[in-house]
Amino acid sequence: MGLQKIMSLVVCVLILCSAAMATAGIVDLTNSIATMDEVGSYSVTLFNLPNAGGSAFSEAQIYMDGTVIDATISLVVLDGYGIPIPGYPAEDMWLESVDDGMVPCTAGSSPDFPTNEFGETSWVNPLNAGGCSEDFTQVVISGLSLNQGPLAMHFNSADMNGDGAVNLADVGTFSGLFYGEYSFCADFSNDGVLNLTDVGRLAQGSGATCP
Ligand SMILES: [Ca+2]
Ligand SMILES: [Ca+2]
Repeated sequence: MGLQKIMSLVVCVLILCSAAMATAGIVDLTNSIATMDEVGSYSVTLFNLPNAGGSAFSEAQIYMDGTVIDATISLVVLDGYGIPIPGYPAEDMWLESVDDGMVPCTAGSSPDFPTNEFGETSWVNPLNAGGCSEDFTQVVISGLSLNQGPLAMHFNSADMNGDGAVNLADVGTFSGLFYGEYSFCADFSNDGVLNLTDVGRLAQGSGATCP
C-alpha cells in the first residue's frame, strides 16, 4: 500500500472519529427508554407527600381500583449510538405530569440514583411532591421529554394545592371535596371511593413539608 493511500485512510478514520465524537456521550431522546415493567396495561396512581412520606413506586395503586401494584420506573439513558451513558446526575432527570399537576419539591421527582455503568436508573423511593394530576407522566432528561408516549401514571397528594406543605388549607380543600361529588384528587387510596382510608392518609401527611 502506497503512503498516499495509507494517509488517505488515516484521514478517513479521523473524519469518522470526529463525526462520532459529535454525538457520542450525548443523550439521545429516542434511544433512551423509560418503562414500568410490572404494570402491564394498567394505569396507576402514586400518593405523594412533600416529605417523601407517601407511597413508594413499588406500592403504587391501580387507577380507580386501589390494588397495590409495583410501578417502579426504569430508565436507560443511551447516546445516539445506543451506548449507555453512566454517571448521569440524578437531579438532571425527573418526572413531570403532562398537565403539570404534580408539583415536585426541588429535585423532588428525580430518580433514586445517577445512571449506573449500563446507563440505568430507577424510581422506587417515594417522591418529594404534592399536587394532583389525572394526566399521564413524562420522563424528562435535562429539560427535554423522551420521544416516547407518556407513562400511564397519575398522582395525588395530601398537599392538595401543591405549595410544598400539608396544612389547614389542604384540610379545608379535602373536607369540601369529601362531602361532595367524587374527586380523584381527594381519593388518596385511589380505590374509587372517598372514605376513612383517605382521611387516614390526610392525617398521615399532616404537617409534612418539602425538605
Ligand atoms: Ca398545601
Ligand atoms: Ca379512597
